Amino acid sequence: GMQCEDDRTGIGVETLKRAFLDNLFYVQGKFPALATKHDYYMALAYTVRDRLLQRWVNTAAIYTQQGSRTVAYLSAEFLMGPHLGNNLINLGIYNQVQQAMTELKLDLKELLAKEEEPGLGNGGLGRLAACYLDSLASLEIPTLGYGIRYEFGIFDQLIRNGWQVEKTDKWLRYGNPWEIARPEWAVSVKFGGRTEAHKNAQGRYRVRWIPHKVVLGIPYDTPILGYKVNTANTLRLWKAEAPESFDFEAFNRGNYYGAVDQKVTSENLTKVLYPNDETYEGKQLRLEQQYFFVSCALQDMLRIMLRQKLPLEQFHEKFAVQLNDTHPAIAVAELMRLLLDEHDMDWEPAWEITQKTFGYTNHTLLPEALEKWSLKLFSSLLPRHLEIIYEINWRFLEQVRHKFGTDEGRIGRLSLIDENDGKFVRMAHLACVGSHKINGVAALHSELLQKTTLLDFYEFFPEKFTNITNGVTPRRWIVLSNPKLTNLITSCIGDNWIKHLEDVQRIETYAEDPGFQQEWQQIKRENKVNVAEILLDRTGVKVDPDSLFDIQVKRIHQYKRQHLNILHAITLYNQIKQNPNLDITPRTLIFAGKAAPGYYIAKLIIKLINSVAEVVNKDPDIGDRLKVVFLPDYNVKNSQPIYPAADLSEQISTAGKEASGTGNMKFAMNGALTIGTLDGTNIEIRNAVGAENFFLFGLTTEDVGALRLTGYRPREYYKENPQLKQAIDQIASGYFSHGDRSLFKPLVDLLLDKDPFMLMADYQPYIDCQQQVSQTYRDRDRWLQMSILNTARMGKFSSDRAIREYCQQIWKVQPVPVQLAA
Ligand code: 26R
Repeated sequence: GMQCEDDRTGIGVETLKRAFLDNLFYVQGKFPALATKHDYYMALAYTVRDRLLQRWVNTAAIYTQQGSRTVAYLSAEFLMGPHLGNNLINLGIYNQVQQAMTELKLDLKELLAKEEEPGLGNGGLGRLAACYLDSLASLEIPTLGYGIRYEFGIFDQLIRNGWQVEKTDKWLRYGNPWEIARPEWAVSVKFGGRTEAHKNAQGRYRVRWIPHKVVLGIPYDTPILGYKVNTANTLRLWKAEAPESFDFEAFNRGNYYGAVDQKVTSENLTKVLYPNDETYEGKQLRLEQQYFFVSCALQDMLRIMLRQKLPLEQFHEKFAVQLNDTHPAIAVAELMRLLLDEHDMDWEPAWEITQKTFGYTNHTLLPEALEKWSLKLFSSLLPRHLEIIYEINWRFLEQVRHKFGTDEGRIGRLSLIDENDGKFVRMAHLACVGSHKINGVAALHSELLQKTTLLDFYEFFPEKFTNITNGVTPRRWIVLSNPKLTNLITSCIGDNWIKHLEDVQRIETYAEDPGFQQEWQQIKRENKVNVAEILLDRTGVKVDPDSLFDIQVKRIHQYKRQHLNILHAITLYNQIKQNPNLDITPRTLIFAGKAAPGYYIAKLIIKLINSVAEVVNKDPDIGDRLKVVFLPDYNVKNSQPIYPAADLSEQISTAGKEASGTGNMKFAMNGALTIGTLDGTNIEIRNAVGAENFFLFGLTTEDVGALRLTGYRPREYYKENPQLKQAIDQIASGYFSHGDRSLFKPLVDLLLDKDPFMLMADYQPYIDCQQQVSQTYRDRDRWLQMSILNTARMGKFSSDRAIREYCQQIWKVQPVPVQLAA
């Protein structure tokens, strides 16, 4: 019979076409003959947004009605990636939309490519937050993600003459169809000034904060739809504005520029994401950003409680607040301030509520990444919070004395104030004391936290500590990125695995089936051809899709050891040069990743990769046996085709340094084999896929510690290993730098004299292991079987599993299913 679908909610092909053309007309103000590709992208985005809004409004209504317990995920970074493709997958309308576009003579792929991704994060931590929002919505958990609406996200990377050049990321230039501003929920945030005492109605002492300036926080909401459910949660990002757009007094005095000054300074607060990853800088603006979004978030939660007429004593029952590293740790002091000063609560109940509210996730052990703020800066910006922190510290250290007696060494190590070399507030200590649960992000990482970085805290409150191994969402990282593999898996076992990744294990029975292997290989090859085209387009380098695709994509950092990988490239090059007829397994080495703009050695590593590539790729003796390529501007969008095209995943950090890694999971899920150290989640991936399906090499964390203690002499390895010596000597002699001996000298000196990440010690084991990889790749059936088993056994590494663990162990929160109103 006739059925008429609503243009804003229907998902039939005809309805989608009609809605799309309607949005092109009424939102973009265009008709097809004048429309650009970008107009078409926007029309499609609004068509999808209408369908999201239906679910979003229903979700909000149900959460409000039921007063649901809610997770608040506080993160300075959310690296969401493009929304359109993901929303099509989660709505379950990818195929219908593709057909609708085809019938309108448009190519969905081209429209998807038009989206500017919101690059509001640096790397692992920001992308983890995005995967967790996807899983929280898919598991129907009421959630608010709180963060900063940076006007400029992570810079765009250009490569000029082999060097990284940074370009500002103007992601909002053409408008953002996925967000809705909510100025009606703006809040005020105070900075600086002084405090004074006064008495409340009961005659008790209270503190008033008289700030030096006030900034307005405006929330911008983005709906986060779960996979094939009606739950659409909210990502609420805050933009800073001046309280009034003009200082009218100054304006009336004829000082127009002075009047806009204040506006400009306030809006600077959320202008730009700090592009540092794992290296802390004590910059005032960064502390301002952190306090700004945390205060906005907590005030927003209090508003929600008051609207739902919940007493503030129930704050921890209404909200489970997670601190994504220490970036939002000031929340501990801010919630105390709000409860004490603004809501007249007494210290003891306020402190109990605060501790029950927060959980703290640590994401790194690197000492240079631990945040501490000088008392000078802290007291000038947040005078009231410093008073509160002193009080928390005083009470905490009393408890320490009670448990351990006067052990001044221990007290100094536990104190929230670092007094060793100048005075600082230690944010990790504030987070530990103010939270009821503290977790690391992989089994090894959590163990090392307890044994090293947070040992004293572990001894004081062991019951707070737990591990939750990271995961990634199979929706973006398999279904959206690798549609061909998705179809093959689904044709064998149905599509339940997309929600329950443990189920993908069922493809194991096909691991040795020649027909299945054949299709598996064919899909990998097509994905490699796709990346070969991208590489040709972006770098001009032609690569052989039949060569082994050996890929390392991640932030450039010494501990991740991209330079160890390049030493292998040079070694292969030298082997071919010495024996031009050498029958080696042809390889394509692909690198991508950004370096922090101020991280000199990381930028030099990028230059080295490009310099080696230049020599290797144009050498006729080498031919198709070896290619080295650096793909510029690694981000979520550019990464999506990469994982499905990998044969080999490089996870080669110095043992004990990579907290978890998440790229390692994305590769293995897509059938890449891993060459890796016993670091982070590599250990758990190896346990899951089987040692025989993983290429392990290198020092263990224990070895690293022992070698340091006995005196590490990197130059000895160089002297005693002719292959290693040749590679290093070539770098030093200008072989890859047109004779320039000074260019790479800082890197070479660092490796031979200090080698803080022990490349010299791990070099030969790495080369030997790579030789094993090359041998194995020649046994096609064996490789395919290993590849299939890797995908089949990655169930544990879905972010759904991780989020279930957070819900049970930390948040104590239940699903709230959403039905669409008829
Ligand atoms: C303070 C500051 C400059 C800063 C330090 C550290 C800024 C950003 C970071 C990033 C850190 C916290 C990070 O991204 N860590 C990564 O977290 C991932 C998700 O848990 C892990 O997979 C990865 O191993 C870890 O490096």
